[in-house]
Amino acid sequence: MLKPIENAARERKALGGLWHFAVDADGCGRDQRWWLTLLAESCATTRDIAVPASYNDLFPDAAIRDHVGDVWYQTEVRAPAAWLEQRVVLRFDAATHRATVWLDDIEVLHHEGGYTPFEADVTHLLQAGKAHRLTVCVNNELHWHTIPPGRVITLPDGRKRQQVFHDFFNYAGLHRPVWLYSTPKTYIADLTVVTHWAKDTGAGTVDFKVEIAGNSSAKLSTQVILRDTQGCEVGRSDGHSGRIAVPHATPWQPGKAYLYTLEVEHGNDRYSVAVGLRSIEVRDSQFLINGEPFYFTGFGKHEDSAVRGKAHDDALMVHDFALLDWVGANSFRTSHYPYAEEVLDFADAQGIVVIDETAAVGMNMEIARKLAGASDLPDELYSEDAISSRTQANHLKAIRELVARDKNHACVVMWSIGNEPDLRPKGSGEYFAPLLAATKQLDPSRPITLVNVMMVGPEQDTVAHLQDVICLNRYWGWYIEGGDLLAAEQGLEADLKAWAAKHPGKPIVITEYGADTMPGLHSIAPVMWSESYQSELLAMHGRVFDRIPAVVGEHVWNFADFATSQGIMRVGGNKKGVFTRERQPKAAAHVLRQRWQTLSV
Ligand code: GCB
Repeated sequence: MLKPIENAARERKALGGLWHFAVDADGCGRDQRWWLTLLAESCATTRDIAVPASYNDLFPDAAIRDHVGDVWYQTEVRAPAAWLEQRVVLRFDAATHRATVWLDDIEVLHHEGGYTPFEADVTHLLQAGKAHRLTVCVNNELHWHTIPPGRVITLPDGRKRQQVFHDFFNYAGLHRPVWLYSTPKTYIADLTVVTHWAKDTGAGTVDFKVEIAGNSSAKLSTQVILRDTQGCEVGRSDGHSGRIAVPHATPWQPGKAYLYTLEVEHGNDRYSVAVGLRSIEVRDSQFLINGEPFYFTGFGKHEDSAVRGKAHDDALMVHDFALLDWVGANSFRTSHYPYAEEVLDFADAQGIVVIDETAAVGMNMEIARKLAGASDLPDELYSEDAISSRTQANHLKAIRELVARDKNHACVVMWSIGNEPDLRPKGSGEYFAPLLAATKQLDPSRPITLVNVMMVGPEQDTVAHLQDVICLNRYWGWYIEGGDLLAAEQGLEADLKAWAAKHPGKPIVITEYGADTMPGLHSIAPVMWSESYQSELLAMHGRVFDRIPAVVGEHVWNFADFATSQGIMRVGGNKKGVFTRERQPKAAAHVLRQRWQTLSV
C-alpha cells in the first residue's frame, strides 16, 4: 500500500492536532450510535486529546490507562474544493488494535491489526466548503484470534481485564498520523520494486511493477524514470512492469546509503519512491549484502516513550538513530510489530539495516502464564480454543499487510513472521509452515525468519528448516544461570553450537540477549540488576559469538527501557535497555560501543 505523498499530481493534509475524545466506560457507544452527533452531546465526559499519541499516559487517570474496550475520537475535516474534482482518500497510518470510522453518519472503514495502515476513497461523501464530522471508535482488546493474541477476562466486580501474553504495555489509540489526500481519478495504486547490485561489475537493476486503478486505465501510457541524487535521469522504461538497468550504479550499503528516485507517470498521476540498489543473499552460513558478509550489530527496539506511549515522534526517531550511530549499531529489529513507516524511510536514508517483524508475539503459554499471571489457559496452544485457524488467517493477513507496506524499503533485509512462539506443542508446524511459505511467495527477494525462544531447542523446533536465517533469543545469565556468568558462558556456547550443528549452512543471528539493569546500581561483584553485571554479561556474549562462525549478528535486548504491564517481574517496566527510557546510556552502552566500533573496522 502506497503512503500518501505530495507532488505535482497529489496533495495531502495531516489531520493531527487536538481531537475530542471519550472513553466508552459502559461500552454503550455503538448501541447509542455516538457517531451520529458531536461526542459532547452523546456522552458525559469528553476531553481534548492529541493525535497522534497513545491515549494511555496522557491523563492522570488509571481508568483511562487501563481501560479495556472502546474509546471514541472525533474531529472535523474539510477537503479543499479543488480536490473534489479528484479522488480523495482518508487514511490512518495505524489504529491500535482495531477501528471503525464514520464520515458524518456513514461508516467508511473498519480495520483490525494495530500497526498497519488502512484507507478508503471518500470522494463521494465530501462537499466543497463543508466541515464533515469524522468519528473513530478504537478498540484495544486482544483475543486468542488476534495478532498479537491476548485474552479479556471479566472480574467478579464486572470490570474487564486485558491479559497480554507479551512483555510490553498495551498502548492503544491513534498513535500514528491520519491523512486526507488526493490523487487523480485514474491513479497509481501500487508500485513494487525489487533491486539488485552486482559486486563484480558494479551494475544494478531495478525491476518494477505498477498497478493502475480508476477510470480508463487502458488508454494511458506509463513511464518509469530512475534518477540519481542530483535529479539526473539514469534510466527509463515504459509499461506496467519492466527492468531498468544501471551499468555503473552506486549501491545502497549499510552505513552508506545511496538512494535513487523512481518516478512513475501515468496519465495525470505521479508517484515516486526512494530506491536503494542492493542485493541480499544467504549462503554458506553467511548473510551477504551486496556480496559482502554482513554482521548485524544493534538492538531489538520498541516504539515507546514517556507520555506519548507508542506514538511516532520525529524528534525521538532522529535522536534514537543518532544514538545507534554513536554506539556503533548498524541495524535493529522492529520488535514486536511493524514500526511507523517514517522509521523505515529514515533507516533507508541513514543506511541502517532492518529486520521487519509482524505483531505475532505471545504465542507461548509458558510465557503467557508468567506475564499475564493466568493459570487457567487452555491445555492445547494450537487448538480452536487458543491459537486457532482464525488466528492463522489473521496472522497471514498481518504478513500480507506488512509486506505490502514495506516491500520497497532498501533497509528491510529480512521478514520476521513472529516472536518466540512455542514450537513444542503439536500443531505448531501445521500453523507456521504455511505462513513461512506464504511469506516467501509474497516476497522471494528477502530471507525469512521466525524468532526462536530459548525453551525450544534445535531438536524441538518444527520449522527452523523452512527459515533462511536462524534467529535466537537467548537469556543465558538472566533467566537461566542468572548471576553465574561462567555457567552462562558455557551454556550459551553449547546452545549455539548445537544450533549450528543442526542447521549447517544457515546463518544465526542472536536477536535478543541482555539483563535488566537499574541505572545507578553498581557492584564490584557481578550482581544481577547492576550496571556492571549488564556490562559483563554483554561482553561475555560477545566473546562467545566470536567463537561461533555461524553467528552473523547480535541484537541486544533492548535499545532502551520500556513500559510493560504490571507484574512481579518488572520494576517500572522492562529495564534491559542499554539506554534508559530517557535515552541516557547505562555503563553497558560504552562496552558495546567499544566492541562494535572495533568490529566495524
Ligand atoms: C523475550 C521477549 C521480549 C521480552 C524479553 C524479556 O524473550 O521476546 O519481548 O521483553 O524476553 O526481557 O523478558
